[in-house]
Amino acid sequence: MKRVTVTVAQFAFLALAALPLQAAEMKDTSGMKPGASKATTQVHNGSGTVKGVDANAGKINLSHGAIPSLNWPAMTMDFQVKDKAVLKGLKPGQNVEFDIAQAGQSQFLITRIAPAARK
Ligand SMILES: [Cu+2]
Repeated sequence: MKRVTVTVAQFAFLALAALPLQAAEMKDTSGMKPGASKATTQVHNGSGTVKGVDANAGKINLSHGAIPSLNWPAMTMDFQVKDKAVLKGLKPGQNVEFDIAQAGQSQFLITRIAPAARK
């Protein structure tokens, strides 16, 4: 338990420490062409099955397939959604396709989720 606490604290520290660095990098690269910056938010696409929905908290539990662009294996996990409205009508057992955007060092937001097309 103690080790987990330290790890989280370290993550928080790293996230805070990275902020001024990022700002400095942005200044240095202000002459770069759009799209050339590393800061551009990458969207990752995945598919899976809904395990549970917590509409009030804006959370969804998904059993998702591998997401190569994130180096993720298949797993079951909770996701925070960017907009709670996207959870409307989603039910456990439903197959879905979704987009994920990285919102922090270890934070991921679902920016789009929709029932998967039947195969
Ligand atoms: Cu996952």
